Amino acid sequence: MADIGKDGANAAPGAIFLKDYTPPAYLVDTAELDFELDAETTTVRSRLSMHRNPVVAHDAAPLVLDGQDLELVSLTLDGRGLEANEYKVGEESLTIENVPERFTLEVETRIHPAANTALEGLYASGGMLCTQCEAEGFRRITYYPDRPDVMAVFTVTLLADRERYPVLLSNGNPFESQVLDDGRQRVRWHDPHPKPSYLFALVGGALDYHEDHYTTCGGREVTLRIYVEPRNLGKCEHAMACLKQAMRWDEETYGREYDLDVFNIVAVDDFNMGAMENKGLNIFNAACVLASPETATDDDYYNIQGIVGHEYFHNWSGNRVTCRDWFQLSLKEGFTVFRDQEFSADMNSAAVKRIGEVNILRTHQFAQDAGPMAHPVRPDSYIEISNFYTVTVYNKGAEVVRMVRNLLGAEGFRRGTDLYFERHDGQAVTTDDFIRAMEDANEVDLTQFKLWYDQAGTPELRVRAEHDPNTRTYTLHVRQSCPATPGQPDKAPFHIPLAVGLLDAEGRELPLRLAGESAPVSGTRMLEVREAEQRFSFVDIAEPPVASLLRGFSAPVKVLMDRTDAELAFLLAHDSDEFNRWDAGQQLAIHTLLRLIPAWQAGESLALDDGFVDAFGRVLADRSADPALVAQALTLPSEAYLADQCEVVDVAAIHAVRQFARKRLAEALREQWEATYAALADDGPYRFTAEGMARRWLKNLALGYLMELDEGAGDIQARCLDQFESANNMTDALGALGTLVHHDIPARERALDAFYERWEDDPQVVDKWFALQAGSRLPDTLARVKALMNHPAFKLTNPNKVRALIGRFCQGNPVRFHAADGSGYAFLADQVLALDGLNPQIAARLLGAMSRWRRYDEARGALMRAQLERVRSRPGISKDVYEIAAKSLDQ
Ligand code: B3K
Ligand code: ZN
Repeated sequence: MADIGKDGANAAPGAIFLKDYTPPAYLVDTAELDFELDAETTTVRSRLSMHRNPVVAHDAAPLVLDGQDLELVSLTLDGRGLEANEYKVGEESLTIENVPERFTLEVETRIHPAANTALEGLYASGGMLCTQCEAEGFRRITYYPDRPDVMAVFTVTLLADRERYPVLLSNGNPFESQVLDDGRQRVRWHDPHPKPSYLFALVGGALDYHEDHYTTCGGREVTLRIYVEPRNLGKCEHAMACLKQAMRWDEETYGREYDLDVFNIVAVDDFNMGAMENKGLNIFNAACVLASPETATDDDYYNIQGIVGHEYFHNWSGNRVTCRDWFQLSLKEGFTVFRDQEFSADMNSAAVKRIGEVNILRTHQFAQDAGPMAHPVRPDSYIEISNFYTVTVYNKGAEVVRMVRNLLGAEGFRRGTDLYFERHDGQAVTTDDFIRAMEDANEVDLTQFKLWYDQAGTPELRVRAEHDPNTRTYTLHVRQSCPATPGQPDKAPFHIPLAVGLLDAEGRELPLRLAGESAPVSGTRMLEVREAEQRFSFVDIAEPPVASLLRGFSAPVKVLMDRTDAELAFLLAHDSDEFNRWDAGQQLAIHTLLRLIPAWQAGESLALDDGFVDAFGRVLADRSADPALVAQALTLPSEAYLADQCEVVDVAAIHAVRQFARKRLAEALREQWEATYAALADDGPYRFTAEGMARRWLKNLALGYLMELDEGAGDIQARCLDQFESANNMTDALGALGTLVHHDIPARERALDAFYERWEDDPQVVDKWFALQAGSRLPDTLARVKALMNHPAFKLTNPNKVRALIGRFCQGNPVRFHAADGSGYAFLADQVLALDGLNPQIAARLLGAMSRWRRYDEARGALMRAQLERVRSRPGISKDVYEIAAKSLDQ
């Protein structure tokens, strides 16, 4: 909590700027760390071999190390204890004025893991001790140049009571283990790969492990282990299978081989995010690694696969080649998200994956881009770096890498990544270095393309089409623009890959030949938009075609083109691009639903367009289609995404018209829903396969629609309850319970009670139970959430519980959170203030739910603003929360 005035008033914390980057004055060659581990007080002795950085001009630059909440016990330089006047301990630093060119620094500090509720640095989770150092947690362990461009070889010695901490893990390979006479154990680890401090990790605990082995393409034998609390040993199989898939995939797809003798994963209950890629020792939020058919849903299985892959892929994109500074975060995160997306696409259905990604991007990232927290993929300033682990850095960053692939083609992209990994192995680099490798390997100029890293905001492409029967020419006029974002009023034109196809009246692909080219290309064509206004003319087009634009979502932009409902229905039925078929259906749904809003606001009765119902009915009737794609197509756009399409958000209207449409679709297609549900009902034992997942998805979607019906509701509710009670897997149990929670019927309470009773000892399942109730559309949901905060299973210090209950209500239940009386906003502010003293990162995340207060009606906007002001003015508020509150109010 630096920079905050002691008089109680908040002095605004200062920002850090990319333009101020300077290389480190001193570098670390080796770091030897000795830990005497204990939950109450841990002693850390560090021995650092350091030297001046030759690239920096040194006019007696002092040595400044980072440190936070540390008790300094002793300090020696080249073996000599330093006198009090030879160094200075600041609030967040240790400064030594005079150091030689090369020296050894020894520092002893004491820390208190059990009291660490921020879950940064070394902390206790249940009976175990573990670490989280990215981005700036290492400075809570010892004094150190805690920045990613200082890379050192670490040797770690862990000493702890053998009863309480029989397992002692750190990065790299273990090389010594010894039991001492006093009942303690000493284990030593050495990591030969130089790394920044943010990749340091240790774990101590009474853990069991699930073991497997892997032989790399180069013949290295690797022991793979997943460490868990003993009760979870039966939930590791899936993650282990995913890990092996990921190791093979990275060899085959990127030529990347694993580089240590062991690869360890540890599951931890208290964790601020999903997982962490520490070298050779990935630490996971238990919810992102543990799975069994009875306790985890298909979504859980699917996410675990992606996250295990993601953290493993960081071994090269992040660890071997790391970031120079935190402004470059997307260098590792954008690239690694792209890698995990392609991994999931290859392991399952590529189209289903792509639709899921674009849904996330459009719902969350486009919203961020259009609000006060908008920032470029490579931000140019921050107050608290933890606030920049965002959908923009991660997901838009992945889209930027995908565009490079789209522009260079798969082979050119691979040439680029090969060069990048070879050129920068063992270095801390920038996004410019990444793009330069792509340019050099392909002899292209991506100067304009790099604007994607610097300019925030979602570009808009206005497209107008024109057909000339005389010249048989079809022309697309493309005009690009990008809305202003905080600090960036004007934008230069982007370099945008625009994948297009043209369909004839029968829905067949037309061969595409641009004016001036000799031979046509069949199917999709990658156009490159670079100008503010640009024209693309296709020749030999006899009849006006239907254009399929931005196929596969080839760039993170909004395409604005006047389309009739008939055209969209045609694309939904015929486009050869599966992504665009889905997208056409979504646009059709958006048009249809938005048209209902004024009628609802005027109190008129609503009617759903027949053409829309028919188009949906045809999708449902298509027996040859992948059921997962059918389910995605028949899922109406979320309330959050619909809200983004409105000038002023009317949450109640959006909720009402969407609910109305669901009910009408349920009634009009009742027989088809019944048949679909019946055909998919009995599925045998649970297996996580793309087919099984698709069938369960569509079946549960059908059940959800059927539950909207009034006529015969009793029967359907009985069927739903039956599914809940007889399900042999969590997907089906939750599919039933997840729809029951929206209905005010006795079965709801019975089912919720039964569910809790059965699963009360499983924290991951209890989280689902909290989240279901917090997401209920019933009017008493806030009262229920408040009551659940007093439930014995709820803990404000556990991020998963906070996300399940408070996060779900504030970020996943718009109609109840945005209650007109402002009760949701007051509740959120209360929780943010309560949490800030415990875990500022989690508090700041929650507060983001009110960032876009300007988009709502005046009354709601004022209520949100008042709560943001209340939070901002609270004395002693963290930098994390301050940054979100201040930017939400001022930008
Ligand atoms: N690199 C970590 C995120 C760390 C977040 C720090 N506040 C997980 C990941 O992206 O793989
Ligand atoms: Zn990552």
